[in-house]
Amino acid sequence: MPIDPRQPYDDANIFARILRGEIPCNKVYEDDFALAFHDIAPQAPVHVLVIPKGPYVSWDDFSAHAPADLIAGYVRAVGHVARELGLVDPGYRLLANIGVDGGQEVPHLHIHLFGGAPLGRMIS
Ligand code: IU
Repeated sequence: MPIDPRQPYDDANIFARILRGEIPCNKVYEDDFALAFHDIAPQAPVHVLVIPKGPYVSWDDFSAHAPADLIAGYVRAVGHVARELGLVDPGYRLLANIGVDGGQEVPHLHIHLFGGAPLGRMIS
């Protein structure tokens, strides 16, 4: 069920619980700003989620309210993960679903990183 993007941050959401170590994940990368892990239901040969270490519901919330050092660190982490996974050449796709029309289901900002095969012109 897509989320209402205006909802307050829910500390009990699944990605908050993963960040707190209450639920395991298949970790790819972690630093002070971000955690990256394999999506539980991959839609491409490589499908990784990168989440910021902070209580942000969506890209809208994050881009408006996160401190600049977290925004910079998170953006750098996404690029770092793609490089570490060897995806820069031949390329990859980033996607963030936001709110109801975006089809966002987990109310903690996550960027999907897809790669490992030609992805065509799909938008999801
Ligand atoms: P969305 O952008 O909110 O629609 O995507 C949520 C993603 O989180 C989706 O691809 C799920 O497969 C993924 N996911 C996960 O990796 N681990 C989980 O425990 C849950 C969802 I719940």
